[in-house]
Amino acid sequence: MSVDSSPALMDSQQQSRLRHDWSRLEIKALFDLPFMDLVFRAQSVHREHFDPNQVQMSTLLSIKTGACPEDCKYCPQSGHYNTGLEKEKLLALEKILEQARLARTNGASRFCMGAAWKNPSAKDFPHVLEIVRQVRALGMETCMTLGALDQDQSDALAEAGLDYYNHNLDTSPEFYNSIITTRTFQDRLDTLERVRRSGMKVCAGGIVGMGESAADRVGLLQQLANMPSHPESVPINMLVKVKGTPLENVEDLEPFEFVRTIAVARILMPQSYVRLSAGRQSMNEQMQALCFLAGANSIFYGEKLLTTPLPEESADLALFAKLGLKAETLDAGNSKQESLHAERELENREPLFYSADQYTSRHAAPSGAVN
Ligand code: SAM
Ligand code: DTB
Ligand code: SF4
Repeated sequence: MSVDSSPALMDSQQQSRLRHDWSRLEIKALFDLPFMDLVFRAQSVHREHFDPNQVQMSTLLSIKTGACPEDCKYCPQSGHYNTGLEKEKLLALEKILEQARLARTNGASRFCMGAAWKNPSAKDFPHVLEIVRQVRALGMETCMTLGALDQDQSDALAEAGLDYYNHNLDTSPEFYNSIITTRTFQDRLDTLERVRRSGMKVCAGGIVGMGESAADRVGLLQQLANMPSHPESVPINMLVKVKGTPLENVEDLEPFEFVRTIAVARILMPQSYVRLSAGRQSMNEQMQALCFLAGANSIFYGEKLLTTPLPEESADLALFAKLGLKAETLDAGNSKQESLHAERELENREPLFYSADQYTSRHAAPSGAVN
């Protein structure tokens, strides 16, 4: 299986076409491209859809910390491991608003709130809805990650004005059970489907550097790219190794393999924001710049991710200045998203834009190939 290494060999319609039928062999062939060809191709795709000098900035806040009943081996907040983390109950509305205002002042366009829950309880849910309404009223985009949702909860969040729901697939279906035993990969897909049905934008990605194989990284990206609609936001997290978690001593992922993962995500999901997510604190400026070159165009910015530190804000601003990068404003981001939405609608209606036949014949996997 080979994949054209030159974007010049693809016409622009071919490059723009959104595909949902990627085979694992095709994705592996992208990963296996010479590094320069892969990054060049990813950057070319990126430039078709985005301003390469703009990066979307989100700020995260943990609104309920620790004592989570799930056993995710990477997570400092799981109640199954002793990481010395200070637990916190669901934060009061005013405290959350204070942090959201600060994030807005510092230039973040989206405020993301995370809770260490398996799923939100009926008792907490009205408070959660009120948080969404009030943060939204500050003029920021809102995102939440609260664990599994039933359809009513998902609909209520959408109704309250939640823009994005984050729910990561984390890794390949095959590796999933080695990392989490308290839920299934299918549970995650089910919640994502409910979120889509409610009309919210989807933020879904994964974590690399957990000791998974290269094939698992292919499998994760295949799952994301072959969803009926690509997630609007795709966070690629590098594992933050936290003492006390079962993955604290796992071997480091080779840094270029991380950049390749970003590049392949960009090529598979050309119109999605690909987020250089957790792990930036352990990356130098050059590594982060390579990730932007490979098509990452979103970061978490602020003091902390959920419980672990981010690079100093001043360091991020200094890097942006050195690279000539600008924080995307909400207006620019929204008009981009609206035009993408219109493009997607057109694509759905206009058969000329998509020919699965052409693709299956051109990139057909050999019989017996894993798909
Ligand atoms: N409990 C909810 C859930 O798991 O869906 C929401 C919060 S959870 C902390 C959000 C995401 O953070 C996880 O899906 C995982 O991808 C990411 N994450 C957690 N711990 C991490 C770590 N140590 N390194 C990198 N990413 C991590
Ligand atoms: C995502 O994909 N990564 C963020 C956010 N979505 C919720 C969380 C990263 C957490 C890293 C470990 C911590 O700070 O607790
Ligand atoms: Fe809980 Fe989410 Fe952490 Fe898993 S990742 S232990 S569900 S907070």
